[in-house]
Amino acid sequence: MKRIRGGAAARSRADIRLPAAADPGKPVPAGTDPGFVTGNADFYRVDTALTVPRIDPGSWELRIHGMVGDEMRLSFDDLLRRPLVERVMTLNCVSNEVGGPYIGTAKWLGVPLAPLLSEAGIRPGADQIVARSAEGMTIGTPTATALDGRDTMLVVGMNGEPLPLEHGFPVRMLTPGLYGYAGACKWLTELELTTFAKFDAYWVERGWSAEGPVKTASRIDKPKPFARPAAGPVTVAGVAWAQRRGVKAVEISVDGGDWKPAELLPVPSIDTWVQWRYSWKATSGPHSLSVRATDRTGAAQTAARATPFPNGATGLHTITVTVA
Ligand SMILES: Nc1nc2c(c(=O)[nH]1)N[C@H]1C(S)=C(S)[C@@H](COP(=O)(O)O)O[C@H]1N2
Ligand SMILES: [Mo]
Repeated sequence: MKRIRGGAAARSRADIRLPAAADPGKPVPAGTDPGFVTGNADFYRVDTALTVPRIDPGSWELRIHGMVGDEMRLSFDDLLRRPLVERVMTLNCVSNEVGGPYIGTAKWLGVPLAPLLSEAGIRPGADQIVARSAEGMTIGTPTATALDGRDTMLVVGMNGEPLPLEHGFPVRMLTPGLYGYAGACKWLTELELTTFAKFDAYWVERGWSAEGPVKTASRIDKPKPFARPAAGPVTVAGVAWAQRRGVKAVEISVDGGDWKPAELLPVPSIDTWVQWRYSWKATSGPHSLSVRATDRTGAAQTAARATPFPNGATGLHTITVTVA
């Protein structure tokens, strides 16, 4: 695979005309607030790349190998000739602190991984897919998450554009329900079917959990911490997420008092965040506001504080404001 100079990579990205999705999925429903979909320029970026890999899509190749019946090699055009699906999905980073910014939602265009794997023929026992990237990252994903019906895909488009260079151009993986380090390899070049017993991916070697299911979490975006709103009705708003399970309820507690239900705005699927809002009758003085989400299995977010290491932060997002 050839690497090309920055300008040339940017030109070839601009030249790409992505086919329309054969399966466009559910659109973002009416009634969401602006910001439900994160713009590409605003989407968080987390990677170890010192310089953004610049890959020529014309010579890019994906190799699917390891514990498979038939090794496969696919060009970028081979991928684009397959039926594409489009899905709105939320991606977040395991290193996000409670209340942190490393989460975003986009409309992803890609090739479902399951049919590719069944063409390659997975050998019994291959419980891990190790994705390798152009710059040497390895990301291990449970094989089951590519086969259990979720929209695990090889992504070529983000919000109606070819994948931006920083987000993995020309092809990245995305696994709904898993943190990025466990399912979302950017600048993808290889998928190796292997086992968790045989191989530790990059972050797993550094002590992070081998499997990275997303924990239920929620965040207050409005008002901002230390804001000074006027007394009277104040809209408290934010997002909550529990990809694969979905969010059933979001509740707010003022000054550690009873949990009160927030209103949930509509979602396209269980694989996106949900926007919530709560009308607070603010009284003068300092107040704390806390948020907690409950997923559709009925499990409430734990208040117990845990650091992001080794498998994602827990604890409730709490902010302090002073009402004038
Ligand atoms: N090649 C490569 N892919 C990667 C990473 C990386 O460092 N290198 N970081 C992962 C992590 S930790 C996350 S959270 C997501 C972030 O994707 P984004 O930068 O497009 O938001 O990419 C994942 N894929
Ligand atoms: Mo991450």
